[in-house]
Amino acid sequence: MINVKHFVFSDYADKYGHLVPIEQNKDVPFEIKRVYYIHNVPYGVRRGFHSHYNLHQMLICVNGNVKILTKTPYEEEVTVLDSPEKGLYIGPMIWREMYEFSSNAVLLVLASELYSVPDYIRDYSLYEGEAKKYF
Ligand code: T46
Repeated sequence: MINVKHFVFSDYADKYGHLVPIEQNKDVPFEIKRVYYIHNVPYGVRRGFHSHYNLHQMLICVNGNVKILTKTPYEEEVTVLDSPEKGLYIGPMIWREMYEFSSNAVLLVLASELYSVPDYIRDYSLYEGEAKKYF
């Protein structure tokens, strides 16, 4: 869907284990200014419920699995992140919700900007209006 893209990273595996390298502007389509990770999410919790005006992010479930709903006023899809090789790129003006975290899930996020509260749209009806102008 628009502003959402699925990535598969190179996984270098040998008898010593696996290594997945990620470089800005090469493996992800932006410069990485911030990294955070979500873990130990209690059973049944759903997070997110917002969009961003300008942020570009890459979501990678480096352990366990999680579902990600991405949505605009016109389309939506659900992505299962269940491998450290899989990345979900989410660009500007996409509503997202993360749910069904496995108990061991660690969701790593690479972000194009520093944390900015004004960049969030947390009210869905405000989001719908802004997204209809944007798309
Ligand atoms: C997103 C999804 C995938 C900070 O202080 N700095 C940060 O960089 C971030 C991301 C969060 N926080 C604080 C703000 C809140 O007090 O951490 C707390 C939890 O944040 P939030 O409720 O926004 O978490 P999620 O899981 O709903 O959303 C997060 C990101 O905020 C968001 O950008 O796209 O993960």
